[in-house]
Amino acid sequence: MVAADAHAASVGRAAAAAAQGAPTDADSTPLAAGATIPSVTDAVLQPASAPSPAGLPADHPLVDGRTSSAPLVLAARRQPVPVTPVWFMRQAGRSLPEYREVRAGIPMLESCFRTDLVVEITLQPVRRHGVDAAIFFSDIVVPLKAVGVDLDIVPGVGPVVAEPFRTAADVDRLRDLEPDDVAPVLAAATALAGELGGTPLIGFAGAPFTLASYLVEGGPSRDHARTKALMYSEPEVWHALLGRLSRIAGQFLRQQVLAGASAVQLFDSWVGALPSRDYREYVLPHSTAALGAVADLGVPRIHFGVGTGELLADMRDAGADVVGVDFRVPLAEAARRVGDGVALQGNLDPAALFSSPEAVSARVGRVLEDAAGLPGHIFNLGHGVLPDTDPDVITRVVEQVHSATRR
Ligand code: 1CP
Repeated sequence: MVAADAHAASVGRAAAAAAQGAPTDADSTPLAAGATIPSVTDAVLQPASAPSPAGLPADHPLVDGRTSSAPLVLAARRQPVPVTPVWFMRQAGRSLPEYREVRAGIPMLESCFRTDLVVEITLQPVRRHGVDAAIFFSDIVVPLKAVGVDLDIVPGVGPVVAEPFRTAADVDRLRDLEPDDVAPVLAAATALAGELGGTPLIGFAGAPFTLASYLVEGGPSRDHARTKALMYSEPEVWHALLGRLSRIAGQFLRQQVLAGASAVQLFDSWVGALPSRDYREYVLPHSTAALGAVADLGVPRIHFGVGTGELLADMRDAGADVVGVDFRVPLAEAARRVGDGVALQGNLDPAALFSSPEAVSARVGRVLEDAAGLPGHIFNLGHGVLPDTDPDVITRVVEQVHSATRR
């Protein structure tokens, strides 16, 4: 067992003991904007090795210098970069033949809990494309599975929950995440931080709303009707559910960072289904709490959703350093909406990668033009890589972004 695992295990026991002795009312009370995960949790999660001023272990890549000058970290902090950093949501996955090969016959969720596979799959797109960050190979439902929710990732469908969550009693089925629950996952993060050298590892979690949509609907949904029904009809149950999900998401982010991730992304993929007023009332306090769980660690925090053009400023307010923009809003317009206190990530349409080489190149050029003059830009797609994408096209986009922006 490597040091970080031993530490994570001891932290897990301490957190469990502390949680038993000191219950909080965070489950039933919506957290105020700006609130963080309760301090008892923070207190027991401090790393064993000498903490840096930022609260990270001394051998963390951001502290020992391996990733502190990486273009992704600099751009997220709105500092000058030698080149615009580029990575792709869903860069690890079905677009790669080497991914399909190692995953053959192994169910998705099982692969997420196998340390060797997580390491290999996370590294594959870094080796192949030369991207500026690795996104941890996992899924937003992994921490839910880890706390005992009966769910599966069904091929061609997505996450499916055996018994949907719709009542106050259902909320009680969700317990806090402890590091021991995700030990093989955290071991992969530690191993990856070692393998990746100067390339940052991005840890991630599903945001409370998006996780709730799977739990309440029981699976993927187009209209989120049951989710909205619970939110509008039973706000107390809703806030209790999101309070618990924010603790699970925040804890999962925190553990990935302590294990070696140099940035985090909170995926609120489906929150674009809400108008701003509902976002602020029903979602913002909980996403703020999830991002707040890593605030003291000083890692860049990226906050992304699909169809969230109307919510960009709200998502910034949850505590993001970087706001992810989908392809519907040009970056210059997104910058106007969020102001200059945050960096932007995005926003090439993933479907554009199926166009002719000339058209792909023109679309990439347009994103870079839109981003010219922004204080911080991380090139990405406006949503995940589509499974049938030609991987060579992705590699060429990386080359174009780098050659066009080298300073
Ligand atoms: O068999 C397979 O290959 C399953 C496909 C797959 C993969 C490769 C799923 C099922 N999840 C993943 C990995 C994954 N999921 C990653 C790591 C890979 C990478 O990004 O390189 C990440 C970041 C996610 C996050 C995720 N899962 C999100 C948020 C990002 C997004 O795309 O908006 C969401 C919404 C999920 C749920 C999910 N898991 C899988 C699918 C097909 C879905 C979406 C289902 C739906 O439409 O609701």
